[in-house]
Amino acid sequence: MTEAFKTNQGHGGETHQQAQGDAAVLTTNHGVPIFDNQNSLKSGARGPTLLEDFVLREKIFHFDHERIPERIVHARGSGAHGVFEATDDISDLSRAAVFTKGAKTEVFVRFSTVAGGAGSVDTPRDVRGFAVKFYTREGNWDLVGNNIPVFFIQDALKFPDLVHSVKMEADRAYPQAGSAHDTFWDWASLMPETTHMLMWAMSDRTLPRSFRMMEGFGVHTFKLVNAQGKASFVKFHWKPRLGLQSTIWDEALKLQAADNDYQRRDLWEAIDTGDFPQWDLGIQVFDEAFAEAQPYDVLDATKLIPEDDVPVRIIGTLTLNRNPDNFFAETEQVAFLPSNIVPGIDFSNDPLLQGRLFSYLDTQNSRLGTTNFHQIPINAPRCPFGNFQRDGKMQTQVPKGRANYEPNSLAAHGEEGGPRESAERGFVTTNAATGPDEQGEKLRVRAELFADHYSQARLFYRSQDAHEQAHIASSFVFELSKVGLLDQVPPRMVGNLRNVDEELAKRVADGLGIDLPERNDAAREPVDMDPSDALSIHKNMKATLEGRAVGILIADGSDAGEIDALVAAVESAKGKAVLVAPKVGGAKLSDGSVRKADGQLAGSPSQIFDAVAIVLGEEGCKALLKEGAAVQFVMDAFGHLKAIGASAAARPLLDKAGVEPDGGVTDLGGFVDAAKHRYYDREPKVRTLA
Ligand code: HDE
Repeated sequence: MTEAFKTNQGHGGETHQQAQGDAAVLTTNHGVPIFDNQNSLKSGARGPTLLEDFVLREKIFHFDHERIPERIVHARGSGAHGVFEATDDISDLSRAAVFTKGAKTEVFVRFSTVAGGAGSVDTPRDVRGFAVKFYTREGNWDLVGNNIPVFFIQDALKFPDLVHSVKMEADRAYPQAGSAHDTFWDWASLMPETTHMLMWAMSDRTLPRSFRMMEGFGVHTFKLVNAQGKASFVKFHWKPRLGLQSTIWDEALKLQAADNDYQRRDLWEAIDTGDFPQWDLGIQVFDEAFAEAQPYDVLDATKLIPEDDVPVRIIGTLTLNRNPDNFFAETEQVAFLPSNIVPGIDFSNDPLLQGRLFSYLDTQNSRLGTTNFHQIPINAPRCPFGNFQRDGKMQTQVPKGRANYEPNSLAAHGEEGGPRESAERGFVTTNAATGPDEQGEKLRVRAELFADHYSQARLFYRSQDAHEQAHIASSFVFELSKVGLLDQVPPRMVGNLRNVDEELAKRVADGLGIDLPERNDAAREPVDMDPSDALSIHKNMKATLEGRAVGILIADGSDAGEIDALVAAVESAKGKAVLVAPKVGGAKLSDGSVRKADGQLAGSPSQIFDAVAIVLGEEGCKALLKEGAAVQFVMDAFGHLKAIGASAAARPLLDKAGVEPDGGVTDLGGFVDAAKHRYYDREPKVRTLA
């Protein structure tokens, strides 16, 4: 066999050397240079492959083990590197180095969905994880939060039940990544403590437009501890600089078909183009006297603290400025641990948090296969660290000497004695007496106020505007309509909702076509709380094109001047202009020039844009009237409450798509301002909501 014959395999005629350029020499994992990476070692050209082929065996062996168990929850995620800068002096509250005004701390952040597997879609109705690892100079602090400030359950003991019920059903292994099925609603309707979280889950909070446009919350009450050891209670908030923005349900459903990676791609591309996402870190600080005066328990993770009662104070900024170099090494192997805490911050007795302190450490061992997972670069502290823990699978450190125990007197003999505890620098657990953390008998009970399951669910519902309330009612109808156990589950759920709001319960019962059931007994009668604007998405959106994408539909005959003016206007408003044409190669414009498209019409439906403009001449419009994808493009933009700008000649396409005039339907001149909003008032024209 000639040399050329061997090396040409698999390169379409290009030689191996040409394809490789000046690359480094390929070796085995043990450093042996490899002569041929195309052909296994055989006994004769057509004979059996030899066991002796260590190159083949090593390559296949390693490949066979490339996958590790995915996270039991939050399996699908996207990560990014960044920096946190402390912008306010809170040394009176916390001694943590990460909060020293002006300090910059490297971070790694991972956003995730909860229920779906690692390969599932990005846009199901689901809670989003918002986990931040701060590599502080006093060790790693992990703030492992969600995009919703409360949780489904109050006690860690219920977590396996929650997760089993929401994940795909045990026998049939579906549905993937969704709560709209029997077992979830069966369980949730039997657990009134879930009601507040269900209100959030059924709102558009679970349909974020982008990770960049959602809030994050630490959920639990934590403590801040100052240099004198004085503790205060704290809740952590992340506020997105781009404002809040969610999609609507029909749009989210269609996004699943248009782009499984919608949010992953959005994050990657924003960072890649230097459009760095930012959040402000806010704290709500309060003391024991405040905690005791509230009608809820601050240790109950199904409750929030209204921002109107304790305003959020901004103390720093998070900027994500670097994409991972390798998804597996970083985003997959990153291990977040709520138990990663630093001096100046402490846990509260929230029973959900206490359970998490165990779970995350434990799960890393089964996911990453070793107790040494902290040595993986993405998990390793960036400050010096060392102790007397030794050995274990995949040990990569090579500690010298005999000091693997403490106390020792090896130093007295001139040997290295190893590190020692530090009374000044070490983490000190705050005295439990500094909080309402009761200690005493061993009891399997919950504190009294945990029994109030409805007051804050009511607070949330009543803080929404009319459109948001309609979305919540319709989501309950949608989800419960997917439940096969129709006789028992929906009535039970609606019976719970009667404790939240009678009108909501009626709307859901009507939407399902069932009689209004009896109100379920409440373990504790709800109280009315003052509505809070901070709980509404619509009251916290920003009129801006920043971070948003505008789809501009063009075709043969479109006017070059109109296109250029529009692109310039969108870009000067900091938006992203994306040209869509029937052929990706481009459109032949009225001046004879060819304009290349960024996306082909069939693969770029309007749901991937925040607003659309239709820039057509008469000829192009006539052709597109016969294109289902073009009519659908406009129809969906209208149905998804987006601004639509159109050139005069494009009007027939708008008419065919059923577009009716409103503030969001403009000519090209008024489009950029219109595109900064969504048109929720339009919704009754396009769909009936519960
Ligand atoms: Fe988690 N959760 N969780 N969780 N969680 C995990 O840890 C768990 C809870 C959250 O991007 C797991 O490393 C228990 C609340 C995020 O890697 C696991 C309880 C909040 C992530 C686990 C909770 C979260 C996880 C799976 C109830 C919001 C993804 C893999 C006591 C404050 C982190 C892993 C990432 C992941 C357990 C409740 C957020 C199994 C037992 C409340 C963002 O350890």
